[in-house]
Amino acid sequence: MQEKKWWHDKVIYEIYPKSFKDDNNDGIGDIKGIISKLDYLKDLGVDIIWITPFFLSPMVDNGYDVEDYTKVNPIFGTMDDVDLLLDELKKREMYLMIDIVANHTSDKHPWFIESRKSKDNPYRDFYIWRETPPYERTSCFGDSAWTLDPLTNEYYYHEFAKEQPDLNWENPKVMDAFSSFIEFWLKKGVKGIRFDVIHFLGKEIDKDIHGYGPTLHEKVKELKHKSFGKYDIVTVGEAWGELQNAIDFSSYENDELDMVFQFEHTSYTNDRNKHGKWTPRPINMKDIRDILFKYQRALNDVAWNTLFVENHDLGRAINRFGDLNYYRESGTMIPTMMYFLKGTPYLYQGQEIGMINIRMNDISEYEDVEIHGSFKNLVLDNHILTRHQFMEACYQEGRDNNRTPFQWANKRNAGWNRSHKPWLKINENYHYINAEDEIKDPSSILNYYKKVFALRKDERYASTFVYGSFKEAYLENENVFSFTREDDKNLLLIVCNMHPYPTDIYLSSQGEILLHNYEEKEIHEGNNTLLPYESFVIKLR
Ligand code: TEU
Ligand code: CA
Repeated sequence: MQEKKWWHDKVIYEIYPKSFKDDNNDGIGDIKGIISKLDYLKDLGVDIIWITPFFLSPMVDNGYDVEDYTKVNPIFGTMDDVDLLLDELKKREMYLMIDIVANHTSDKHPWFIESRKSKDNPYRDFYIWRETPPYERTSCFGDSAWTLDPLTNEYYYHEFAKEQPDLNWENPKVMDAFSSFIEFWLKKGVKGIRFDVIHFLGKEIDKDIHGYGPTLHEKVKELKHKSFGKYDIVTVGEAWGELQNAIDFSSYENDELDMVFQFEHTSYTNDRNKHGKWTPRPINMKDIRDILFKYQRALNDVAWNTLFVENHDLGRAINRFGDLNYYRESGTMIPTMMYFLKGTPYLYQGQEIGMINIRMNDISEYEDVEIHGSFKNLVLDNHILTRHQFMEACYQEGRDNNRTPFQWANKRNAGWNRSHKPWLKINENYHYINAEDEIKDPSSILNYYKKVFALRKDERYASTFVYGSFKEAYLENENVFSFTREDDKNLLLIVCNMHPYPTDIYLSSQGEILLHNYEEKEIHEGNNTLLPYESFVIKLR
């Protein structure tokens, strides 16, 4: 059984700083822009903000290529801005979670600049160098994972872009350096850490082992012991893998991380494709139900779950799990389905106002290093996909879908800045999908999200939603996503029609409606025909 933690009842909101709000009108989002929107976030029901890396970086991968882990990237602002952000968060009883990228650095990091100078350089074995590649491997971003460096005529390894050389976690100096980076930020009052691709720390290159190598968990335990384990903070690891991996990382018994992001429900069809997400296939909502219920059952009193449908690497949830023909209905079904399950709700910027994927006209309109690398590999170099096929995959799965500037208002540049051309195209639908208009519209997706988090925190039901037991309901009806949450105070039933067509469910008792995305429609004891994406929460006891 888990001991109670301060963050168990908190809602976490992910911010991609480059896209959130451009305060100084230079076309790039910034920390002052985040500070200007803290009241908006507090009003939404957000407790912790996770900001993706804002450290010094050449921005090849928008901050996931770190040049200095203890310096703030001047394009986002200054350390004074971060200190002000921490103060402003504290005033609102909100907290900051940072994003630690431990698998690799930027090729502009001083360590790599030293490492590549000579084979006997003291920093040489901070990275992974070989005379010749032991095998061929394509990086996550489409080029070879081995790049020849002319200075010493050896190859270095990189899981991602060639500008992101992988660190050698067999070298104890790397562990010590990251322990000090982490303490630097925790001493400033940071209360959470998201660990980027934490599963890659166990790689054993010469055995062609990349994620989940035999030394992974001892390394994570050591890093915890040497740094974040000394602080009462919340930790979450990005860990692409299976259910058992989630348990290995976040079980109360193993005591490594508090929780992990698994991507089975967002990416299961891609994992079965030869070219991953670049040959996307439609998902089946019954599969999604089975996957999410599998994690609920398996982690129930073993480990703490994450509840998310979007992040800065995925496409928008309404495009993936909903239906643009039932935009509001499916846009309100999604948070009802996700955020009353057991675990910590994670919300990605723009999800709460129903932002959706952007259809670019040409590959040149995309910015993402993963899109351009994969386009070069699959279209230009190897003619595996046509340009049209690739553009369609980008519309469905491209990371830039979730990186277009946040749509604040039906104003110039969507109210994101005053006038400067944004670094990435704004979705033209900001005229009718924007925070300002939705705040004023009682039936908006934004106001529905506020109700979801307000209900989850309502003192009459909070203990049930946070700690209550989970149990599937109406499993025989493959069109509904339904479950109960129960403790000695309440028996709460959540029902979602996952489809755009009606389906029937039988309610054995009347119950009290706590939330309903078709407010005018009656729900009663006996048979109920659910309308497209109709979703509700009902108190049965
Ligand atoms: O993502 C790791 C990762 O595997 C995803 O980028 C995945 O390759 C794909 O994009 C999912 O659709 C993390 C960060 O979240 C990502 O933004 C970084 O680009 C990457 O690591 C390298 O740091
Ligand atoms: Ca700016």
